[in-house]
Formats: sequence, C-alpha cells, structure tokens
Amino acid sequence: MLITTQKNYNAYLSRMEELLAQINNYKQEIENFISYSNDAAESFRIKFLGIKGIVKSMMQEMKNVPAEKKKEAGLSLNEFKQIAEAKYEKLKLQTTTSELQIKEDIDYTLPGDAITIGTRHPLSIVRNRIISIFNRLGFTLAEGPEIEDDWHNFTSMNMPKNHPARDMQDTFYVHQNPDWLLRTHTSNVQARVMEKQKPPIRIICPGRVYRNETISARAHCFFHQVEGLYVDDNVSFADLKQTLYFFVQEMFGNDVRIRFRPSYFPFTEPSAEMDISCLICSGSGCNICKYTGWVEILGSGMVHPNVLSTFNIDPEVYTGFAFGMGIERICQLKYRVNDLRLYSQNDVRFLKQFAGVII
Ligand code: 2NM
Repeated sequence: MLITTQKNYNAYLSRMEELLAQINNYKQEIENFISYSNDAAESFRIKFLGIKGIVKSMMQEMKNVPAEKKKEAGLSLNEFKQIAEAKYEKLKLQTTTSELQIKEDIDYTLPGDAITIGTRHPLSIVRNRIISIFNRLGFTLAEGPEIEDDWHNFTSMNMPKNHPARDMQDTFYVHQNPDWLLRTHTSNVQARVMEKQKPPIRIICPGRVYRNETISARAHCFFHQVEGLYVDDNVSFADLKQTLYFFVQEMFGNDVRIRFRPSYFPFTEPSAEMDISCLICSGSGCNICKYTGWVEILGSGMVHPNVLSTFNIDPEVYTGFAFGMGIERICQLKYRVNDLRLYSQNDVRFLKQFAGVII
C-alpha cells in the first residue's frame, strides 16, 4: 500500500479534475462526430475504443485517483465508455445502410450522362491521312518555320531576285526586315533538310503557307499545304507517277484515274500538274469538274538541277521528284466543302460534322 504524501495527493486530485474535464470535451466531440466515409466508424473505434485509444488510457490513469474519488471518476469514465460504444454501433449501422441505400437508389437501366468529345478539324484529318499514306512509302515527316528568310523561300528554290515567278505569289513581308517573309510554300522545309542532309532524302512536309489574297469563298490569305521530296540515285518520272497514283488510290479509292498535264514551276523541270477523275460525277460532267470530268489536285515535277546544285547535291549523280498539294483542295473533294472560309471560322455546326473521325 502506497503511503501518499499531501503533495502527491494534491497532484492526483488536480489530474483527476483534468480527466473529468477532458471526458466532457470528448463527449462533445463524439456527439458531433459525423460519418464522412465508409471507414469513419473504424477510425472512430481506433481513436476512442482501440488498444491505444482514449478510453483505455484513461482507465490506466484510474489507479492514481485518490480512493475517496475513485467512485466518482469510475462512474464518469464508464458513462463515457458507454457513450463511445453506442456511437460506434451507430456509425457502423450508418455505413451499412448508406451502402445499401446507394445500391437501391440507382436505376441501372437509365442512360448515362453523355460525354462531349471534341472533334478533329477536317484539315487535320486530311493532313494526318496524307502523312500516313506517305509514311507507308518510306517518307518521313519534316517541318520548318512559317516566318522565313528570302533565300530559303525563294532564291534556293531557283527563284533569284527579280525572277518573274516571285510575282505569281503575293508575298507578305515582315515590316522591319524585307529579307523576312511569311513562307509562300513549304519548300523552305525541303531547303532546310537538303542543307543538312545528303541523299537519300524522302520527306513529307505539311504546314501553313501565306499569300496576300483577298478572302473569298475560293481564296484565303493562308492555306495548308503538303509537299513531298524524294532525292536519290535513279529516281525517275515513273517513280513520281506511281507514287502519286498510289497516294490518290489510298485517298480516294481504287477506281480513281489520273492524268498529267505539262506545267511550269521554277523548282522543277519537267513539271506537271496531276488531275484525278471527278469523284462527284465519275467523269460524266458536273460543276465541280466544270464539265470536264477531271479535277486538278496537285503540282509536281523532277527537281531542277539548279536546286540540287545549290545544296551541293550533284545533279549528275542524283535525281529527285517533288510535289505539292493544297490540303483544303483535297478536303473539299473528300468532304464536299464548298467555301474555303469554313476552314478558319471555327463554326461548331461545321466542325461537329467531323465528330468520330479518328485519324
Ligand atoms: C510544288 C510543285 C512542284 C516542290 C519542289 C521542291 C524542291 F524542294 F524540291 F525544290 N519542293 N516542292 C514542288 C514541286 C512543289 O507545289 C505545287
């Protein structure tokens, strides 16, 4: 039996009062405790009723309570324990009933909420398709800047200053420096690749190009182009024809027919424009093909020896073919888009029609 000094006695007494005050606080906490999730009951149990919980640790302190106060403290602690246990049972019940309620309240036959998904722009769809077709023929993607210097856009493409072909395209110049311009075609990419890389070169170059034109249904100040370049030994015009024929078959179907017409581009010699048989009327005549049965889709030719020499590619050893097409034009034929302005207005009624096209 411990001989309790007066000093100890007072300390135990004040500790007991502290415990009683704590019990009152915890009672309040228990009353306010709400089930916030399925494991709320379990966290409650661990905190109040667990092996290292509040009730257990208070029980351990009971042995220090002075004898004549033991009854009062014991009753209080017991009541507290019962309150905690009752709350725990209630919390467990709440969890199970809320789980049951969830199961019963859901009508699984109702349709779900529709997810609004974006649509790819038709120009992106067609561009991606073009890239993928040429990828399968071994062409790799190359891209370059839209703001370009005169040399990469014109001079290196066999169009020195004062060359008449420069006037064919109304060029946007950057104000501060007449040597800078918005590229008029993506040939600047081919120029930049030939600068760094030697044959074999097989690239496909999509991108936005700019020309100073008044905006209308049939013209815009910018449009999108894909150009291709193939330089190696023994590249012939027959390769050009077969490559482009494969492309249009993949793009428009096996029934499409092609024809080449002689043309002129400063960077190719010989040059040719390619027509395909009209997809709308299959050749019988309509206003898309202007009653000719044919529609023009691209320009092409054998890379001019001057262009190859400019990049130190010996034209006696290497030959190449190149082509360029407008993505808007291909898109117009594929999706019957009759006004160029639709491509840049971003009217959702137009764009939504391309929902679900995945390429
Ligand atoms: C076209 C038509 C014909 C072309 C030529 C070159 C290069 F880099 F080889 F000189 N790039 N693109 C080319 C040829 C472009 O667009 C209608």
